[in-house]
Order: sequence, then structure tokens, then C-alpha cells
Amino acid sequence: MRNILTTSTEQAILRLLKKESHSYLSGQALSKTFGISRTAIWKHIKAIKEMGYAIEASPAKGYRLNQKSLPFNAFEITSGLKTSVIGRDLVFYEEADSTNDIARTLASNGAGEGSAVVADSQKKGKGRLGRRWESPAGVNIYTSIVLRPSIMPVFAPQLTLVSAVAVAETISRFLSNGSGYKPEPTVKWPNDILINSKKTAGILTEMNSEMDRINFVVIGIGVNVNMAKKMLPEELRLIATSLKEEAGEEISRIDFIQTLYLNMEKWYKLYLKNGFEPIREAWNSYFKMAGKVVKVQQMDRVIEGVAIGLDNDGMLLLREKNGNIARIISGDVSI
Ligand code: BT5
Repeated sequence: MRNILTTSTEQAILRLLKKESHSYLSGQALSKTFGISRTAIWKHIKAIKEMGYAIEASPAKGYRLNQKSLPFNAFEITSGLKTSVIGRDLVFYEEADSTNDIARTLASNGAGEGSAVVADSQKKGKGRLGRRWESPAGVNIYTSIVLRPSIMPVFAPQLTLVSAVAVAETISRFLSNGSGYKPEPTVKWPNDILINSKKTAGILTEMNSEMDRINFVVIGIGVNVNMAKKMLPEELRLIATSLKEEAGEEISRIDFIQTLYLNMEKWYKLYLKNGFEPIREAWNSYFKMAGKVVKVQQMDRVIEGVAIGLDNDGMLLLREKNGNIARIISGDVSI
């Protein structure tokens, strides 16, 4: 499958087919509109079909696009995008090793604030600490966004929490489209979004900085949208899930990622303008582990205590048995 629309004529034909998708467009009418032969039109249609668009062709009536099964590609993602910064510059891969690695290379070569990388699948999707992120094709979102905030490097972990709020809000919006049963997403410190206590999305924040200045941050976001659990390795099937598994409905990945970018932009701008406090409040509203006894696994030790919530800087607060309040800077939380 080809991945970009190579000519502007193809883009223009596609736009027209979308606009007129309620009826057929004849080869003759298209040929007249674009001032090219019917054979040339046919060749462009063939190329558009090869990009994954479902176009019915009837010798008598002409061409008609099926709007219900649009392919996931850069053209579709950017066409209806309402952001002003995030995703305006976007590269799309059918298969990537890791979108975070690509975004880092682009950022090192000067890619601007909001530049985004999307892949339909990843061969070497990354989690934190060298862990693997399962990234099967055709079902999920794998995207990385370049940010260049003027904040001190020590505050960069707050961007994971900014992103977690944007992801949770997006998931919530898509879960509520269904009828009746509506689960709510929750967040787990620092980088997980869960539905019914199972991991549905993860965030990987990587940074390139000097001592007192950030060069760039790459926010990698993986969301299990339409994935069936059986696409995951056996050991993850009890602890991971997808929106479709929990809500029962197939979700448009194009709508989802456009909303995700819009929410990302909204929370990121608010963070730059008003600081961490609004993020802390929003994050805490998705945090349902408060009051529960949790364990935090760190490199060299385990801390146990009652989860309280985020402090002013984005660290997790725990009340230990001896009454001591522990501020957690890093680690993996489990109940
Ligand atoms: C994360 O790490 O949760 C960060 C995941 C970030 C993935 C995105 S996709 C786009 C971008 N490009 C990349 O290469 N990465 C980012 P961590 O907290 O370390 O969690 C990793 C653990 O989650 C694994 O060890 C598994 O237990 C589990 N896991 C792996 N794949 C999963 C999946 N698809 N869904 C749910 N859980 C998964």
C-alpha cells in the first residue's frame, strides 16, 4: 500500500470524491473538471485505491468513494485537524521501528514544536527502561510529538502528566459515545491510562537537554484503540485492554488522533501559561488509587504506603505505615 498522495491532482480528486460521496462521479465529468483524459483519471483513481481507499467503479455511472472505511494515513489525519501547532507537521509510516526514535532524529535536525510522527505499526515499540510496547498493525495509535518548552529540565516529567490528562480526556470522550454502559478511564502514576484497572495507554517521555535548558522533548503515546486482546502476548491479556474491548464499539482512529492532538494542545498551552496547578487538579480527578495501599517498585527498593495524590511538582505522595510522607520521584506503582 502506498502511503502518501503523490500528486496534487490525486488529492484534488480525492477531495471531490469525498464531497460527492453520496452519488457517483462520472469519468467524463472528472476528466472535464481536471482537464485531463479519462484514462489519466482512471490511473489516478487506481493510485488512490492502492492507498487503501474503497472506491466503487461502475462503467455506466462512474466512481464513488465509501466514506465509512477511510484508510489511516497522513492525508486523513491532517485533513480535519483543528489544532494550530500539534500535528500540523506530520509524517506517517505504515511500519516504523519506534516513532519516538524517528521523532528524536527529526527534532535533532530541527523539527519544530508540535511536529508529529505516526505509525500504523511498530517493530520495536518502546516502553520505559528498555521495556517493549506491543504495537500490532491496523488497530491502535502510536504517535510521538516534538515539544520545545522553555522550562527547566527538572520539570520535564510534568509533561508526562500533561499528556496523561490529554489521553484520559480523549479516551473518556470516545468511551462515552456508546449506549448505556460507560467505563471511565483512570490514571496510574506516572504514565499509564487504565480502563477497568487494565492498561490501555502508555506514555514515554524522552528529553534532550543541557544542564539548564531543554533542547526538545519527545512525547510518545501508545493507545490501544480497536485491538483485540488476543493480539497481545498471553502474559499481557489479563493486565492490558483496548477501548473496543471495554466499550464494545469500533472507534475511528482518525477521529481519535485528531481529538487527542487537540486535547494535547489545549493542556500543553494551559500548562505553559498557568503552570502545573491546573494539570495537578485534572490529573488527580482521574486518579482513583487515592486512599489505597500501593507498592512502588524502584531500582533498588520497594516503598509501601497509602496513595495520596500528586504534590505541587508532580511527584506521587504516599503515607507510609510510620506516618512519614514519601515523595516518589520514579518507579512502578502497583496495588
Ligand atoms: C509505557 O512504558 O507505558 C510507555 C509506552 C509508550 C509507547 C509509545 S507508542 C509510540 C511511541 N513510540 C515508542 O516506541 N513508544 C511510544 P512502561 O510504563 O514501561 O510500560 C511497558 C509495559 O507495558 C510492558 O512491559 C508491558 O507489561 C506493558 N505493555 C506492553 N505493550 C502493551 C500494550 N500494547 N498495551 C498495554 N500494555 C502493554
